[in-house]
Amino acid sequence: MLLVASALAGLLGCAQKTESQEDENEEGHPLLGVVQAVEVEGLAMTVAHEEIPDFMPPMTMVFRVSPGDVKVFKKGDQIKARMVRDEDGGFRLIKIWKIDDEAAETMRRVNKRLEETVEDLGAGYYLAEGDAFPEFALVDQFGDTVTPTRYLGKPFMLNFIFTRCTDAEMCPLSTSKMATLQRLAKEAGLDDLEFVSVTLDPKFDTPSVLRTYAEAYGIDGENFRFVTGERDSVRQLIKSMALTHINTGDDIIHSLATVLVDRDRNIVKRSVKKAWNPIEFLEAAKGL
Ligand SMILES: [Cu+2]
Repeated sequence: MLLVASALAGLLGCAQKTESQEDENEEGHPLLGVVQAVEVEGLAMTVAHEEIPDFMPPMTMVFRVSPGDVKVFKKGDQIKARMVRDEDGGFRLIKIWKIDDEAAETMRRVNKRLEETVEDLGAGYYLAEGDAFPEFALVDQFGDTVTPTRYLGKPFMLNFIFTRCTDAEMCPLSTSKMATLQRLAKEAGLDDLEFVSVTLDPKFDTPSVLRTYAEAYGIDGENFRFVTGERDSVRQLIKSMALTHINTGDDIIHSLATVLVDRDRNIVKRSVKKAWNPIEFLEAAKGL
């Protein structure tokens, strides 16, 4: 565990406040419902929704959705979303999340431990090489819950990105390098090396947004999961790496961290540089 500038703890505190204020004036109406049908070609979803207070009684409606959403959601899924109007008056669902009580309970349990680990670490400290990487449970680009079991006894690469990042040198480059590393690892026969990218923007990066992003980079999702979830849980992981993370509303000012974790969950290699080298990580992974 190493100490970083204590000013960072203060910054994280600020970001937290801004985000909860944002929630109140979020776009559209909150919607709860059950998916009745998904039109993959038509990019639409039929949803039986509950009453939307002061706006609409319970009813079954067809909503426009994104190309990622028609892949992630299926008939019978319970969802929460925001309902907005398109310019032509059509109804659209955005920020769709699956409601799964059992998965939510698992995530609460695992991420409670994550929170305790990060609290024990103390403000201004971060997990360094040799430290154990904490267990976490989040949702991936397929809408599935990723639990610690998935990485049991397996080495993994983990970094942080967000899909709206416009700084070519930051997230876009990092994702390209992770994709390269995934390909090189496969060629090198490192069959059980897993890849995880944690979003810095869980509010915007829903499972389907992450799915579309991963596909745009030609990433094979089999052993490469982009994860999102409750903002508090994601924030704990960000804190464990002492990343700069300032949400300005339109953008996120952030730093990077890339780690390689071994089969015993210990961090064996860590870089906080933009110019982290995938070949160096590949070589380190070969020794695990
Ligand atoms: Cu970025």
